[in-house]
Amino acid sequence: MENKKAFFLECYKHGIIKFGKFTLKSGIESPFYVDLRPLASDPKILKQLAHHLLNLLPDRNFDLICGVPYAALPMATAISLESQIPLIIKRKEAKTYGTKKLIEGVFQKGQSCLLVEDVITSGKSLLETIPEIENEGLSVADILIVLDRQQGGTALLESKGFRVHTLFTISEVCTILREENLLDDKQVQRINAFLEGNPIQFDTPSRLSYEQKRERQNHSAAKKLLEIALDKKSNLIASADVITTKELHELAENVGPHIVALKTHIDIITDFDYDKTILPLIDIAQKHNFLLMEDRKFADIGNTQELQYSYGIYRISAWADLITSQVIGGSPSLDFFHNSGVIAIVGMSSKGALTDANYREEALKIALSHPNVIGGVAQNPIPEELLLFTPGINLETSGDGKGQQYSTPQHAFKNLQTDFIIVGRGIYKADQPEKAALDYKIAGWQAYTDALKKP
Ligand code: 5BU
Repeated sequence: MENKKAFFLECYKHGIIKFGKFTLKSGIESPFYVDLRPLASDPKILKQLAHHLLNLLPDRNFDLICGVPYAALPMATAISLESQIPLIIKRKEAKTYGTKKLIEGVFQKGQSCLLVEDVITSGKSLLETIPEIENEGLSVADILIVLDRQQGGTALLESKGFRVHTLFTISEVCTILREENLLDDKQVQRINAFLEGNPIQFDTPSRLSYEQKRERQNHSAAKKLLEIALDKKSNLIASADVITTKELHELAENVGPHIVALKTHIDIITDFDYDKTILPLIDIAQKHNFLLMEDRKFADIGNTQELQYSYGIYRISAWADLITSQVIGGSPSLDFFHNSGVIAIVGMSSKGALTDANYREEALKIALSHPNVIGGVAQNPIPEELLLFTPGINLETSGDGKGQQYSTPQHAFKNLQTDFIIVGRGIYKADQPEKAALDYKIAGWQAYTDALKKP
């Protein structure tokens, strides 16, 4: 099974299954779409596929092999090469000239033919193809199928006496993709409803509320953050990009009542002293009930990150409830962040950031599977298991001339389904940071409640 699962995941990388809303040839709307043709363009995969399909057969006692055109043609060819069973080719339509032959290749009446099909749905097209082969005097008893969409096809063929050998079923595939966090529970439910013949709800569901997210989170830092959000009716994180201890404390005091967390870049504090900078900051955080988030963006091997997290003058592990980390060092590099909830950098807000779709996909795999990770920073929606933190929020401007790109709280909640907005200069550079924090808090909460109402 593990072998088969690994093989499926390799195939999946070729984009053979898409999830969403698709209208099938029959007019039916389906929550998934399968196209196995790309597999033929990867010789290694095609060879392995032939091997896996052949292994489904109890024996190889066939005189001929034939693929249903077109998708299964290269598959049948690969199986023929692997098994030495001679190939015949069935045309889609009979030639209108010359021999008018429907089957090409060398064969004799009375021979047995193994049929290969890529995807089986209702089984009707196979039931049309089989007589065309039988009309040439060949017998068909066994059919190899790569993927069964489980819409009655296999049962129909078996009821007619054919032996159907299937490599994957759509349910099996869903289980694999769910295990790998490549599908979420909602998508699996929708697919199951479709397979059971129930009407499917395609409407984009409204986002999860903070209450629902709090129930689903296991990490104490995530739970705490969501509790504060509900308590204060705020999803605002103020970024304290100031350079002295005094400014840091003043800002924390001023904006403290309105925020869920204060984000620091502790290494820009010029007069940093653990006792004078951090200890009072912890008191202010407790007084106003907000968390401390150190935006350290770790980006090293696990051992170095462990040292950077717990040692040196900043001793981040002693006070940061939340930390940000790149995931470029791979999953084990996050293992040592025991005292803080990790926010993985999945995508950055700056112009030209290298966090492209491929990077984000890989980063999300790590984020979803690592127990220390509670969420991510991204400029795109991310799976609802993770909390989304969105920097680059400003109500006044769209950029800072240094590569930063801004959007509004409404945009972040509506289009990205964010959970927390991060505001730096919009607050600490404002004439009245406290008032600015209140404005962003109100705008952020309004955007969240609006997003909840969205059908
Ligand atoms: P601003 O003044 O609101 O632009 O500050 C944004 C803060 O968020 C700043 O501390 C950045 O380091 C931080 N940030 C960001 O802007 N974009 C990102 O993608 C990440 C962090 Br990750």
